Amino acid sequence: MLKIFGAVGSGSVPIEATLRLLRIPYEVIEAVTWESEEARKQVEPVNPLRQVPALVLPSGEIVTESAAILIYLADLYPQARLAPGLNDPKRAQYLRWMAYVSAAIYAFAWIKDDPMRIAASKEDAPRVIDRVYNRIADCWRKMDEQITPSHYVLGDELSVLDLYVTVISRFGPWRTRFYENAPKMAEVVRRVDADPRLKEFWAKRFPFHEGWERR
Ligand SMILES: N[C@@H](CCC(=O)N[C@@H](CS)C(=O)NCC(=O)O)C(=O)O
Repeated sequence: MLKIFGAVGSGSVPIEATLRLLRIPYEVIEAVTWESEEARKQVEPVNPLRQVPALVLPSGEIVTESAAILIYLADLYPQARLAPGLNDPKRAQYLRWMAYVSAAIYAFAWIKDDPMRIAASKEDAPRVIDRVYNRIADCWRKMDEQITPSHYVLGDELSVLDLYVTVISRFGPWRTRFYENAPKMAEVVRRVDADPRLKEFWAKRFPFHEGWERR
């Protein structure tokens, strides 16, 4: 069985959602890495960067990096049509935006999870977070300006890119700001939030508590 090191409300959630849609059984090893040294130590043997998500294949091979895991799973089960195939004209833009969400946006989690990793002092930390949030909001805006979504980011079929954008846009600077900066993708993520196939899954793995969009 596949094992995934992950946590509620983390970057493992789009991967878990993908596995749900693929109906592939998996086990989650819960590790809230941004909250405790113990959790980071638990993840270290599978990911020396001490971050979730990390996927352990039945062979024991380890795959880290959320975008790589999503691309890998979608390619492994092409019949599920969760990504444009190798010869699909949408393939290049799909890969481009998968890498963009990972590198330009999600990578900032390392700073957000502990601003003291780069802040000059405790007093400096809120300023660091502010600037990171501004940069993330700007990256979402620039992505939104360059795409022409239909029901989903790449067209009429849901892809792992939609699951990725939906979950990463729930992180700081939170959804309200995302909706303002990325009005086209706002419609897409609301559609994915409301996907009936994922209703119970979201409630368990990324609950929509009161005021979650503004947190
Ligand atoms: N580039 C990584 C980023 C993973 C990441 O930032 N994970 C966060 C949780 S959402 C984490 O484990 N943070 C703990 C830490 O960095 O100490 C990926 O795409 O998988």
